[in-house]
Parts: sequence; C-alpha cells; structure tokens
Amino acid sequence: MKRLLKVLFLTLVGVLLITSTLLAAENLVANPGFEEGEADGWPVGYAGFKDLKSYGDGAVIVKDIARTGVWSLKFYEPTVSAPLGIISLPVPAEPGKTYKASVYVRTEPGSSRAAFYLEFLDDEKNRVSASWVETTTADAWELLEITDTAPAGTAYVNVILYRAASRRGVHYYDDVSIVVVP
Ligand SMILES: [Ca+2]
Repeated sequence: MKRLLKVLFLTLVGVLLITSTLLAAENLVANPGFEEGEADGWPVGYAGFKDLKSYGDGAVIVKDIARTGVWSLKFYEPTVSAPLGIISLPVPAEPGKTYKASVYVRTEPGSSRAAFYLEFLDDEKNRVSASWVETTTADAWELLEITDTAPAGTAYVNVILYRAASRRGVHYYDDVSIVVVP
C-alpha cells in the first residue's frame, strides 16, 4: 500500500510539473522590459524597423517612467517628422503555430495613437503577414494583445512597436511578449 501511494504521489508531482511548464509559456522576446541597456546603437534585443535611423531622436530607452523595472521605451516627436519603429529581433517560428504578442503602452495626455504589430517573416526575413492594433486610452498603461497563426512560409516571428509620422505626442512601451499558444 505504501509503495502504491508513493507511486501515485510521484505520478502526481510529475503531472503538476508538466502542467506548470505548459502554463508558464516562454517569452520569446529577449529583454522584454528594456532593462538591459543598449548594444550596437539599439536597445538590447531590438533593432530599427526598415531603415529607421531615429533611435535617440524620437525613440529611446528612458528611466522617466516604467511599468516594471526601471526602464521603458519612449516615443516622442523627432526633430524631423518620421515614422518611429522598433522591432524585436526575429526568432524562429513555425507555420501553423499560434502566437500571442502583447505589450503595455502608456499614452501621455494630448498624444495621438501608437501601434503594435505581430509580424511573420520568411527565411529571408521578408514579411509573410502582419496584424496590428492601436492604443485607445491615455495616461494609463494599456495592454495591447494580438493573437495570430503563422501562415505557410513563416520562418521567424517578431513584434514592431510603431508610430506613424503623422502621429504626435509621447508614448511609452514596456513588457513586450511573444508566446506560443498551446
Ligand atoms: Ca521596464
């Protein structure tokens, strides 16, 4: 009887371990909270979207305000009007798998909207598909979420923190995440 109980107990522990691993889906984004400083002229784990050269003039990590930790990414008005776009470095993804991306955005009063994209890339890192959402509220951390399934031809996934050239004001981004939906 004791032996049977021990076997049952160990089985239960095993099931709980597997379940907790599945529930705590791994965040595929390196440096999700912008706490790791800069490297190669960009926040660690990120790069400019397309030919954006405005990091440091319109986009920069700051200690003004943060949702978690000390740092966040700030969008403000660059000296020359330009789109602002920072991507998380693409990580391998598989067609048919569903991915959920999220970020918190704080829109300062009087600012227009900012956007958030979930993007799938092919093996040459060209866009296969992308879906996006925009901020709606001001002066509070707002959770933006996108869930999408990687289409055929997908080799990588990333997110884009983006603000069109016509948009104005100040936005902060923090706690970026991409997880595989089981
Ligand atoms: Ca942070």
